[in-house]
Amino acid sequence: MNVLVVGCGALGSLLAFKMVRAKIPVKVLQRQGAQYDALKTGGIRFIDREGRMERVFCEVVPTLDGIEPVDLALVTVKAYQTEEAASVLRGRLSENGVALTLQNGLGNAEILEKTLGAERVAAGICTYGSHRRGPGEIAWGGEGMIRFGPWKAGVDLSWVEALLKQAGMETFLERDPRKALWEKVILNASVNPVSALVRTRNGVLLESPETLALVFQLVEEGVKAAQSAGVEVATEPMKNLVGSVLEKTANNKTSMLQDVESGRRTEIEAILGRLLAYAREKGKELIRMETLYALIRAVEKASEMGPG
Ligand code: KPL
Repeated sequence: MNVLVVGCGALGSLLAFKMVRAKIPVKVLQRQGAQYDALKTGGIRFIDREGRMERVFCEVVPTLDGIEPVDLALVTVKAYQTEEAASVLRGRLSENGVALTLQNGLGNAEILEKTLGAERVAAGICTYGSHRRGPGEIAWGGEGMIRFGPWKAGVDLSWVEALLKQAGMETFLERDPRKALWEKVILNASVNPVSALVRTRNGVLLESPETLALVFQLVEEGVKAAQSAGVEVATEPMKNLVGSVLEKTANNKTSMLQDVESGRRTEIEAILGRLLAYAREKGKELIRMETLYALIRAVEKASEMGPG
């Protein structure tokens, strides 16, 4: 089995690191630039929870030209880069190969499906915390798990489950991943924009009653968005899930905070944008999500315009 990690940001680096350590043949597809250079020369450097650094090396490629068919492609690029990832993977999967999206937001599996076909797509969520310290370096941000399943019902992905477990990740294979994707997007919609605006680590959101109340109100709005899409998500278990992820990833910076800090575009469209669209279609107003959406868009605009 050979694995390709598509996009080596915080999550992609963590997955590649764990796979290399478990001696699973893995390549990383990374566009040329500072991250590519750092991975090529210095490998993936992982700072564990005690602050110790461990380094692994794997093959880093800027394109898929000349590489053997891929059995498992782990798609971890930003949600707004999924179309590009899908076209790069076109014709590159092995006969029973699968592209597994573990990205944030809704709509990624649908984009992959259009190019690769539903039977070649799997979707899932990953709640392991990891943040980038700089090119080639990530830091532990908290324990988590992976829940995933086939996009087309009935496709056997037990071999993918076995690989992820071999890499040491707590993994749950589900018959249909859609509910898990909804739970994750509600989690991200409730936590990521708040953390990015307050500019704080996940654990701090638990400590102030005001921010925690806001996070839980956002969960309630997220559940309403899910209902608008015909998906049943129960509010109380969802709040418990958010509370426990915040606890486990207390030391982590959300991906949206990392994006804002680096002046990058965020995944606000694939997260809040999608939830708001579902709610609007049913005439529901999600006032807090509207507000946070506008604020994050303003942060993006300000960062495009530069200082002053
Ligand atoms: O998915 C995450 C993210 O930051 O995008 C969590 C699980 C909230 C970890 O920070």
